[in-house]
Amino acid sequence: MAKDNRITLYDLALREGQTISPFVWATKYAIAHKGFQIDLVPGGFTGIVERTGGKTERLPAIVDDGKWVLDSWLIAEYLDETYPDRPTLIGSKQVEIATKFIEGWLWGNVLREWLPNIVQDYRDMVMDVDWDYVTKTRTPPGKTLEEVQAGREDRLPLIPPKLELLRTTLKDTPWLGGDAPNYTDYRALAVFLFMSAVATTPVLTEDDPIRDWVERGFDLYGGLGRIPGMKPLFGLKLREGDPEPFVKDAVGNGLTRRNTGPESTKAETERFKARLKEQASA
Ligand SMILES: N[C@@H](CCC(=O)N[C@@H](CS)C(=O)NCC(=O)O)C(=O)O
Repeated sequence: MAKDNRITLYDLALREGQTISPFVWATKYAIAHKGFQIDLVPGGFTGIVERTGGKTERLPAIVDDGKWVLDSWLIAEYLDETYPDRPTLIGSKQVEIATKFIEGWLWGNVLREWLPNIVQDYRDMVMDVDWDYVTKTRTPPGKTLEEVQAGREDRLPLIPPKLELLRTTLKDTPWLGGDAPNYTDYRALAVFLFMSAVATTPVLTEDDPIRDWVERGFDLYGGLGRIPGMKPLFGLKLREGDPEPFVKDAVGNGLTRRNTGPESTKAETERFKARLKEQASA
């Protein structure tokens, strides 16, 4: 049992103190969700092995009353297994699969696109002692980090439309976990927390419908996501010719609209009929 209701978490943070790692972010939320206080061990990229007494090269790591647990996913499973009477993080194979699917989609389609646009910011914000290591390990062959990030004002406006699936999903539910947040929310929120930790320019527009869920997520557990060093995510300025950042007044489709009889499909059927007529006369 966590002593004094506290769990120790090894942080991976930037110079100003904000957590950078999405995995550490998800773990912070997981510990808070279980109702524990976090004893944060500060630190950056240099000296992880020394800080953790040789236990790990990667973070997060937690220590629960002397027991070390590594890896953000395994930590969430450990917390559910060890504390079944406290609010559940994952709880079923279905939630596990859906969480991994949503996270994989978000990382592959959105975070991967954002990364080249913040990679110099990321390096510029690390602790002095980490500068050389992060520069060398994050620089791709043949280009400097400055060259990778240059021209981002042309690329950033192309990324918000890629979040449409998450926006549509969150239209019908306050949280990905349903009425209350669960580990699915935390894994997805971790992407936005990471971006807010590193991006020196907003990456989403002020009026993005996803903002409501993001802001409520950052506010959870006494404002867990509102720590010093976090930058505004919303405020991306669009220019002439940039794509619409999100679908306004989306009509929905067969997945999202309920068929409650012919009245509910009347408008679509009228459109189908008009098309059939056009084709017949063509
Ligand atoms: N599967 C691990 C991944 C952990 C991981 O890769 N952590 C990164 C930060 S995002 C790290 O510790 N990096 C240290 C380094 O780059 O030297 C988890 O979920 O905990």
